Amino acid sequence: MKITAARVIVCCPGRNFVTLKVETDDGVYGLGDATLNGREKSVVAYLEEHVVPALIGRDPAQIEDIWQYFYRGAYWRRGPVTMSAIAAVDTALWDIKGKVAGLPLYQLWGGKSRNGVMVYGHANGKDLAETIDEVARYIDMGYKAIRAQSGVPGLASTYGVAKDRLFYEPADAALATENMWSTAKYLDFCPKLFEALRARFGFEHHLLHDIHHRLTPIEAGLLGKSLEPYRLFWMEDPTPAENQEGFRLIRQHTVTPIAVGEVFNTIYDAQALITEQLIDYIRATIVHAGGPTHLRRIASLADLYHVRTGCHGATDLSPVCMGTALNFDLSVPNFGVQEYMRHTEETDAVFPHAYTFERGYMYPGDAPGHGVDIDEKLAAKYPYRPASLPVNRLEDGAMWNW
Ligand code: CS2
Ligand code: MG
Repeated sequence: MKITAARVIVCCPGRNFVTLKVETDDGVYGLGDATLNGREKSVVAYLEEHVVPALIGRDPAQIEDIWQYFYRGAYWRRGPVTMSAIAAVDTALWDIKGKVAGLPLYQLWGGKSRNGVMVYGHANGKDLAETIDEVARYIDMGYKAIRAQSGVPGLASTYGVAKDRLFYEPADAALATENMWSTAKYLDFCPKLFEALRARFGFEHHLLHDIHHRLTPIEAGLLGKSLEPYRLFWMEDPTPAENQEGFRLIRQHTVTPIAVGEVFNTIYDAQALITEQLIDYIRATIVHAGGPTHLRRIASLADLYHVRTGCHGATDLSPVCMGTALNFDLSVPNFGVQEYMRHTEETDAVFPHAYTFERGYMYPGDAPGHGVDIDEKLAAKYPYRPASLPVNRLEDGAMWNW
């Protein structure tokens, strides 16, 4: 079997997606997600200029060798653009292998380690009262795990507060919009939010919270400590993780579990965090961390150190990524939780998929491969629209982490 063609498909059914379609001489094809939110065209260029020409004529069964070829062979290793391009190839090749075998990917990866994949949804409100209502709505929909984000009193815009009730979509303008941040106002408000949520709903459901890299390590230690009575499932991205050592300081001060890694692209980004047990959940995912081949390696390392998986699953991760992630989640022994932000109806129509949601759990389905297809004719009706993620400033105007 040989790879005869590889095409990059860009579409915007509600938001931008980059999909790689790898075709073979016996008619089987595979799909991989290559979407890098706000930087989509960089990955398109990387794939078209440097990856696709080197793929043609190769045996698609040689997944590991092809992965090594594009990782080691690039000389310039790592980085989100390179690793998203490698991920797209890797995912498409696993999809082909699954289709050839007639098996869903989780079967190729050792079968089911569990019956279903617990997912968490996003309850976002502009203030405390609205966030409580949103959490109630997610409980009614059957979710067992819910991420709660709320507008902070005194701040005009806050991370995670949706304009739409269906999902939170931050990349909304061609040029980055500016948000404002105050650590003092946030630290004052956040424990009150979780106190109110536990008072209203008790402890039956898992509650999660995303700090989105906004605190210093010592501030994160303080927040984690003040949230301990409300027993969060995790606090996510408390501080930027370029400095992995910073997490030692957080760990000295709090037992609130920590999740990190949605922006990671290789095992090295998480090496110290995992081996020193500085985090509890690793959020690296299929599309940004080198595809299933590399993500499974990260999960194996994490398993040795009691770190569980919690794959990123925002709307910028396409259904192709979601289908692959669910196969990974079902099979990996140290699964923790999967993020699930529902896609628009337009997106679901462009990407017909086998996965389903039921009472807080998701199931990848039993279609061969990852179980997600693309309707190219429909995709062509939604051309690319430039959209950037916002930036953040402190109240005095200084740039901050978004
Ligand atoms: C987030 C995302 O889902 C999350 O936890 O941090 O909303 C993130 O901001 C976007 O996926 C960025 O592309
Ligand atoms: Mg996040």
